[in-house]
Amino acid sequence: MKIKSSEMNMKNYNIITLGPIGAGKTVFLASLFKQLSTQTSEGFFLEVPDNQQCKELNEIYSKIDGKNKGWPSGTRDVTERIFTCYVKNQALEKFPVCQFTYIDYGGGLITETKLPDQYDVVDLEKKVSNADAVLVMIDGLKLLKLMQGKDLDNEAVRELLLQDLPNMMQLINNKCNRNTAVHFIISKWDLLKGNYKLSDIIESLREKVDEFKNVVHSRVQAGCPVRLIPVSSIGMDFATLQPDGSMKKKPGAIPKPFQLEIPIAYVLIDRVKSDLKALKPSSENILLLDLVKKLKELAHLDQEKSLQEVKDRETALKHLVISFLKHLKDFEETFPEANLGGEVLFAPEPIHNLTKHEKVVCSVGFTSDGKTLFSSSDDRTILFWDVARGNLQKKIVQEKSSWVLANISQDNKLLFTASADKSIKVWDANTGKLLYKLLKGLRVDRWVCC
Ligand SMILES: Nc1nc2c(ncn2[C@@H]2O[C@H](COP(=O)(O)OP(=O)(O)O)[C@@H](O)[C@H]2O)c(=O)[nH]1
Ligand SMILES: [Mg+2]
Repeated sequence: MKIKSSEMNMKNYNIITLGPIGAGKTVFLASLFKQLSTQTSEGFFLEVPDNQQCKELNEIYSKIDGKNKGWPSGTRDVTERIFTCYVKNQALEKFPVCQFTYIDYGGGLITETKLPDQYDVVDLEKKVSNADAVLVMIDGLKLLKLMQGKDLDNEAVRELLLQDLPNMMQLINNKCNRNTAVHFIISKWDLLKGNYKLSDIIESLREKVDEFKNVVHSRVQAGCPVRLIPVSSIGMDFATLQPDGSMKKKPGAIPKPFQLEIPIAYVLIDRVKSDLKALKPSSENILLLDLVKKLKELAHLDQEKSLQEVKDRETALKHLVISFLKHLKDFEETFPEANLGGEVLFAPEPIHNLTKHEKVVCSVGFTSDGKTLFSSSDDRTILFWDVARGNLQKKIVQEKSSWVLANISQDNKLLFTASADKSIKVWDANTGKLLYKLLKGLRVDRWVCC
């Protein structure tokens, strides 16, 4: 394949998608290409430099959109496609930013025990080892059956729990190092959305598939990001599930892909971050280091302004990072549970920042209705806060002590404090009046009434 000279030396990201037959890999790729190959107001787009590949992808997509009834036929070959990601500025100058090599391991290669001759398992293992990112596609239709409570008597559930996931996890476990970003993708989210919560699905997978639980655990322990990303290649209102498991397109509907760009955006940002940890600085990485350090600030930057500033490859890359971060921020806000325990890009912003204590805060608690928060501190005070508004309601002062710890009775009427002056006190939580104290040296049953 010929690659234009302007595209040489461009950072390339190898992405490999694993998934059993019918999981949705081909439809995902063709829809992703369609969605990202048309330039939007965001200023970036994908191009397939190889004309033949470009034609094939368009042909596959033409079988997805609503004009005909069928779907792309299942393929069992290994396809490797190169996408170049460009940013075009307002003067219509086009800058290549990076390249994605996307490998679709078609069919049941991973899950079939008896493979046809043309499949080379060693080659697959090598490709997985060399990948920058592995997308593990979990078939949303099989998950639907699992969430509906079907057990191992159901063929789809049996395949999911006993073949697809264990076999893919084995490959990940054996062949991916800590620098390989591994993302779990739930395909066909349109079938699950509204009926099942992502957190319940994750819980169910952890509980039912030990191999999944163990791979997630060991990668999180190693500090790798692990995420479960729901996507739909066709969107929420394009096709309906038939009793035989096929999908029937709704007449006149058009596909509205959902979150297909999220895995790709994570690939870029995660890879950049792990390259930097491995200290392989190239000039491009130094620029990226600077960008990644400022992730949080960048996500707040004005995308339109950064597009106006695009004048070379560096500013184009900055614009792409800003654009991807915006998508990832929205995603993390909508699906905070998608992060399975690894590093988060955007730590949640506090709703309120309660900052009235003058010294170290020693304890915090809530009243049983959750409406009031109380905090105790080294400054001898216990403060009560209105949770909804975040403002201070009242203050109790421990006269003679330094630090103080506080707790509240179940009926929220009594506040107990333990403090550095060796006393335990009971307060009226409503009025702040001291009711009893257990004095130094007295036995527990000898309370002094105040
Ligand atoms: N509901 C729904 N069905 C999908 C989606 N993507 C794919 N499908 C269905 O799943 C079938 C298999 O998808 P395909 O991409 O060929 O699977 P592959 O074998 O992993 O490449 C398609 O023919 C569609 O009927 C999706 O996002 N939502
Ligand atoms: Mg396929």
